[in-house]
Amino acid sequence: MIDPQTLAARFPAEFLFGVATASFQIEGASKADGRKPSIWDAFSNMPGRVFGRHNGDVACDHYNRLEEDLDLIQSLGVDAYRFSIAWPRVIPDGTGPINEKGLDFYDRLVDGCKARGIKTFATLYHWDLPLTLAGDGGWTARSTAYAYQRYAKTVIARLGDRLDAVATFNEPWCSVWLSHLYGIHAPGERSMDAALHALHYTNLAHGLGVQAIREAQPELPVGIVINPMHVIPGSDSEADRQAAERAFDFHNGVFFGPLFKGAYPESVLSAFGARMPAVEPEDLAIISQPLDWWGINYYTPMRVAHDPAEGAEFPATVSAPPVSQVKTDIGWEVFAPALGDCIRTLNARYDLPACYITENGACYNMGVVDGVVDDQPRLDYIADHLQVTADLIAEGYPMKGYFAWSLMDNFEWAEGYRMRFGIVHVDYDTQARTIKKSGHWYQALAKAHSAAASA
Ligand code: IFM
Repeated sequence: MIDPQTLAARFPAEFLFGVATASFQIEGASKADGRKPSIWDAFSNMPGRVFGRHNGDVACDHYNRLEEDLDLIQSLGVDAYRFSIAWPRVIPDGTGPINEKGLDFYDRLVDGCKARGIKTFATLYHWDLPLTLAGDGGWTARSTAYAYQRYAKTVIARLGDRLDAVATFNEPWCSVWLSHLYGIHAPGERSMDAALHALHYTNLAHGLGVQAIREAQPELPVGIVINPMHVIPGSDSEADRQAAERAFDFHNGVFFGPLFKGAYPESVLSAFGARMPAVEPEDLAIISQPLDWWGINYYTPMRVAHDPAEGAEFPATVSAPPVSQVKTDIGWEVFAPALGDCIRTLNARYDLPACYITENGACYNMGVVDGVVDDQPRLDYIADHLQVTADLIAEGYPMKGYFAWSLMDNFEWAEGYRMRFGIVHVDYDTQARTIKKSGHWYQALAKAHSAAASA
C-alpha cells in the first residue's frame, strides 16, 4: 500500500485535495422548496432507461442532511469540495421566475463550507436540465444556450462572492454524445443530427456562461470540466492509427477545438458540415474566450480500431480490446498511465490553462462488514493515479488539485444505485454514512499534506 505521508510529500503546498459530487446524484428532495423536474427525473421514471427504474427522489438525502455531510467532508481533512448546482432548483422552468428557496440551499452550502475552511468549486451544469426546456428542444435548441446564460448570471450574482472556482459544464461529452447520439443518458436520443445541434449549443452556452460569470464576478476563476478520451489505437496498423485520430477529433476535438482554438476540427466539419446547426459569425469567438483553468475527469482509456463496415459513419471506429484485464466493478479497464499520456497529448495539441483533476475514482461495490468497508482496490486505484499526477507535476505540467469521485456512493445515472464510487459508503435504507478504507487513507493523505504545507 502506498504510504500517504510519502505520497503527500510529492505535492506542492498549494496543491488542493478535494472530494466531488453532483446535485442530482446526491440531493434527493426532488420536489422540495419549489424544485421542478429535470430531464433526469423524467428519464429515470421511464421504463427501461435506468437500472431498476431507480430515480433521484431521495438519493443520499443530502438536501436534508447538508450540515452533517459538510461535517463529514471536514472530517476527511480535504481542502476543497466540488459540487454542482441544480438549475431546476434555481429557475425551475429553465426560464421565468427565480426560486429564492433553491438559491438559499446553495447559500447554506457555500457558507457551510466557508465556515469549515473548505474551498468551494461549483459546477453550474451537471446534466439536470429543467424538464420544461426539453419541450423547446433542450440542448438541440439555440434558445437553451441563452436560458443557460441567464441561469449562470443568476447563480453567480448570488453566490459568486464566496466561490473559489466555477465550472460552466461537467463532461459535455456525456450531455452531448452519450445523451443525444448513444441514447444512454437523458434525454435518451439516438440521432447524429440532434447530437450535432446539442454539441454546438452546449459549446455556445459555455461561452455565454463565461461572459455572464465574468460580468458578475470578474475575479472568480472560470473553467470547464471535460472528460477527454485518451484514445489508443488497437494496433500499430495505419488503419487503426487513423481511426484513433478520427476518434480523437470526434470525442475531444469537438470540445477542445472550439474552446481552445476557436474552430471545430476539419475532419468533423467535412464529415458533418451540412448537418451542423448554423454557426453564427460571433459564436466561435464567444466559445473560445480564455479560461482560468480546466478540469479533467479521468477513469479509463478508450481503445479503438478501424471499423471496416461499408458506409460506417464518422468516426468509423469499433472498440479494441483492453490491454489490462484489471477492471472495476462497472467493467472499466484500470490503466493509470493513460491519465498522464492524456494530459501530455492535450497539452501538446492545445494551449491549456492550469488543470485540476476534477474527478477520478473507481467503482467497487463492496459493502459494510463489521462496521468496515474494505475497498483496497479503490485505494490502490486512487493512489496509482495520484502517483501519475505527481509525475506530471515533476515534468512541469500545471496540475493544481485532485478531487476524488466521489465523496459518497450515489445515483450512478443509468446504473442507478447499484454502482458505487464513494470513498464513503451510503446505506440507502438508513442513510448511514461509513467512511471506507479508501476514505480513511485519503483522509491521512490530505491531513499529511496540510500538515506539511502549514509546517
Ligand atoms: O458519476 C459520474 C459523474 O457524474 C460524472 N463523471 C463520471 C462519474 C462516474 O461515472
